[in-house]
Amino acid sequence: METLNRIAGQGANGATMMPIIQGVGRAAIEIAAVLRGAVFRGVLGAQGTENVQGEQQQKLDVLSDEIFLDEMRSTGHVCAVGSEEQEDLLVIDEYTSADWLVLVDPLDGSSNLDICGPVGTIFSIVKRKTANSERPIESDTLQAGVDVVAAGYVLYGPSLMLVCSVGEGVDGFTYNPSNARFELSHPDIRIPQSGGYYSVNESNSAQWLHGMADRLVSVRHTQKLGMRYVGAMVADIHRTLLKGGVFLYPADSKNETGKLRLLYEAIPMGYLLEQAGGKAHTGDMPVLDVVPEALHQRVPVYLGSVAAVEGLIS
Ligand code: P6P
Repeated sequence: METLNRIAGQGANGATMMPIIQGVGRAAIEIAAVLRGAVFRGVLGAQGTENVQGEQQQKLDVLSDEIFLDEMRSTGHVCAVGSEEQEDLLVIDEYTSADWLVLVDPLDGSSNLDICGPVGTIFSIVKRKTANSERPIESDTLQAGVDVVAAGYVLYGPSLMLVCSVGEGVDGFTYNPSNARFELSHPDIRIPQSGGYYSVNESNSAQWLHGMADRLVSVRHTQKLGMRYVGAMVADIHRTLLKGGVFLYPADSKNETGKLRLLYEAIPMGYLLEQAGGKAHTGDMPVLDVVPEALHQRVPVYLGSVAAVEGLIS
């Protein structure tokens, strides 16, 4: 079975991206082990602190963030990390001259932890804009999705999966405990262009803007979509990628710029969807065209099969 080494042979950036994605794989294995034993180690539940988003941090949010940063440091190729759990850019002092920055939501959907639901890690990799002789700065991360070099997610579910792209299509790798490594299980994933599910927190529909509720009723009937919603973006996107349909988090009167974060949720997931033949849109423009202005900026998202997304945004 092919391993993550497959990435090295993919396009102009595969060989350079592979060691960083292998670092993501190591972090995933460590985080998965922590999640499995969490209830016995008393690390479920709230940390008692808020993150920059004003959200209650789970103890495992903080632990996962630390594990991920350590593994990025150990690659020797990452100069800084922008994390959902950290207000400012985290510069890796030992490697300030390295070429790459990683954006990460270390434990996405952590509200699912207490109910033993799926959670994930979402990441993207960009090349620094500042000179290697300088110290990396936040503006190094503020790059549109069209300039992202690699992106992916880890899904902590019944299986441990790493799904990623370096711009040459999307591959899914599943952790094989017998060999203690990720092995290729879903080569060249292509999103189905019809059928599947719509995936949204419909309890917000009365607050959606721009007549989105009516448009969704029409699209789900004409395109015969079922409905599934896990409440963890990685699980909802993974199902959308494999089964087709659309995941959406519209702007609403509470969150007029949407809830999901551009740099470490919308852009990496939009990059993967487009690499798999799907479409990623904010309702105003393609997700990958949005030029970020701040590390924790939010956007509305419509991610999925071309027909389903276009049915909602046009
Ligand atoms: P809601 C998890 O908090 C998250 O950031 C995504 O993983 C998920 O898609 C979304 O928020 C869920 O939000 O408002 O439905 O709980």
